[in-house]
Amino acid sequence: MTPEGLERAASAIAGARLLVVSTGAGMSRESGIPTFRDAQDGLWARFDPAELATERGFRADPARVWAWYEYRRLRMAACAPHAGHGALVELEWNVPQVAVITQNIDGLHQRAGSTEVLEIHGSIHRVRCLDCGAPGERPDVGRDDDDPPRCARCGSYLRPGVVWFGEMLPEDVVRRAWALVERCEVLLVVGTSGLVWPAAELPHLARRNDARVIEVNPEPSEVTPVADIFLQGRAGEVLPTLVRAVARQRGS
Ligand code: BV8
Ligand code: ZN
Repeated sequence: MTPEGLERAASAIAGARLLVVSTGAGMSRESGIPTFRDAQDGLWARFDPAELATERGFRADPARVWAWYEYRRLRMAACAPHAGHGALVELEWNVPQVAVITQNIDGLHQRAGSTEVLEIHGSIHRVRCLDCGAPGERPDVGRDDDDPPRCARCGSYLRPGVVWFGEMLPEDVVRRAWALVERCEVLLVVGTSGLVWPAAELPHLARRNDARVIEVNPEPSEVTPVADIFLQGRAGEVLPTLVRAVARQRGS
């Protein structure tokens, strides 16, 4: 990350009325949650997320997919937001409106204290019925039955409240998210490879609406070609440095 890149990014954010932050799995990496690019750790190394994170995969083997999500959920619950999450909360003191649009399902932005979070791929902390869609109650851990719990209303399996590959994103969340990006002055993109659509559309949408696009990533991604400013580095290091520079520019 170059000093002039940092100052240019801080100046754009300091002058923004609406800052939208779009985050991917890299935002949670320093909290101890592996990204999709990372080789799936240990237990799940031999399975492919794109196969498990699908309705077909769930219907083919509900117990296996349920166990994969329970393993990930308990691991995420044991993790904590890092300094980068805290920096995004601090930005709310210096920018009139900060909205976080996240592809992550771990809930770390909310736990850090961000006040406007749009989960475009859902949340691992919610469950709903596979067939009637009714929101479900997750039974406490330690059930002896490997099969997923059942819907109280129709008896079908409950499934994780996430968006699987091949599924539409939640319509209301998408409408709000895309409207925010269309009217923001700055889009800050943190920790995403920019490979999964339609989330990958966001930086292009921002550019088409004359917003400045700033990317934070330790390495170039599919987003980098459309970014005005590329701050190379990890979220936990770059974001606190960026927030300090914004505060300096705002004289606070
Ligand atoms: C849909 C929830 C269709 C579940 C997830 C061919 C071409 C284009 C598109 C497609 C295609 N074939 C299929 C599609 C569509 C598909 C898609 O985009 N596939 C990709 C793989 C090609 N998309 C879908 O299926 C979407 N739905 O299209 O519906 C439709 C249309 C009409 C009618 C009906 C249906 C649904 C996509 C959502 C899937 N659900 N998650 C779960 O988590 O189990 S996606 C999941 O993977 C994440 O949510 C996230 O979105 C994605 C992983 O991407 P990233 O977050 O970017 O993470 P990644 O590991 O890739 O990168 C990490 C980055 O962090 C790296 O750049 C790394 O350098 C960086 N990093 C590392 N450390 C740090 C860091 N950055 C900062 N700090 C660090 N310390
Ligand atoms: Zn049901």
